[in-house]
Amino acid sequence: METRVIDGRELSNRLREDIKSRVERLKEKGITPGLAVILVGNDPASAVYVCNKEKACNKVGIYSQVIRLDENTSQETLLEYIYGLNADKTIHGILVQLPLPPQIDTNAIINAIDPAKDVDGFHPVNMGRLMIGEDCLEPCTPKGIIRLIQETGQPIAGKHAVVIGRSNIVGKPVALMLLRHNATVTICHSKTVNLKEIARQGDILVVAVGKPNLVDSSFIKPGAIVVDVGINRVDDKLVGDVNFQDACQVAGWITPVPGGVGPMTITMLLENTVLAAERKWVE
Ligand code: NAP
Ligand code: LUD
Repeated sequence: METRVIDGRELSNRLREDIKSRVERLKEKGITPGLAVILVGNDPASAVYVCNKEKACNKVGIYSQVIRLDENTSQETLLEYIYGLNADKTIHGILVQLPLPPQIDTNAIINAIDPAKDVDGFHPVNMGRLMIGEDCLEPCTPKGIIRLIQETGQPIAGKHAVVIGRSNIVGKPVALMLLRHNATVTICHSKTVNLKEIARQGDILVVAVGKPNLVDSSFIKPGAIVVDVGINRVDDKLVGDVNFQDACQVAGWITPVPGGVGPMTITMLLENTVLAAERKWVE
């Protein structure tokens, strides 16, 4: 059986057309959706992602404000920026790019963001709502992963989904979202025994670890949908956590790196910003 590649760039381009028209409709009502992104420090990968987010906003007509702060910025200073943005009526979404430098308590920063502007979906209010199945701003990467899986046309309900990784930004929320779509979900992590045997049971396999070549064809059930979330730089090349060539021997569908989950993360950020702006207008 031929492995089909799920093209995250193509899906993103399609979705961004729809987002663009939603932005236009908001503008006709006098509302320009606005996103503020705060970047602290000089991490080169973060700088690239923030730049991509800014460009994507401009393309669909979302107003974007990037605040670049010094590596040594104190927690108090960062909190002051967030309070200012919480009160700013031109800003509907606030994102603080992670990771933050060690002098800053990440949870304290996330907790300070107005949940209605938390377009990352990382605030405990949004996380809690996700957990109990209430409407919320959903985290961008997991939301993008669900859309990529839906793109295969295969139903999620009843499938065994195996998620490798349990971070708050990817593994845990994507497992909850797969559960909400009625998959039977197994979550694996660094202490999991027999990882390969468990992974091989997955009709859907989501890999979010950050280790190149962690997963090869021996981890994959024939015909499975494989979503590679990992972003690793190896010899100046970008690779995921899955050995793509080898996985193609057995997978039914697979997302590439680059061009899979990454572009969808940014597209879902645009969608969440529009959602946040649309909600504000209804209030
Ligand atoms: P993270 O916070 O470092 O979490 C990694 C997870 O992998 C942890 O739960 C860890 O287990 C688990 N793990 C580590 N080694 C393992 C092993 N040998 N076997 C099984 N599980 C193992 O990472 P993250 O933020 O979730 O990101 C994961 C990857 O996705 C990174 O490469 C990141 O760059 C990428 N990413 C991509 C996007 C995108 O948009 N494309 C977005 C976010 C992240 P423990 O909990 O036991 O430590
Ligand atoms: N922090 C994220 N930190 C890191 N890949 C991203 C990401 C785009 N607060 C907060 O944006 O959602 C976040 N919110 N994250 N990430 C990772 C994570 C955050 C990762 C990759 C990409 C966003 C992306 O565009 C491209 C691709 O996979 O095709 C490649 C881009 C390249 O480096 O060339």
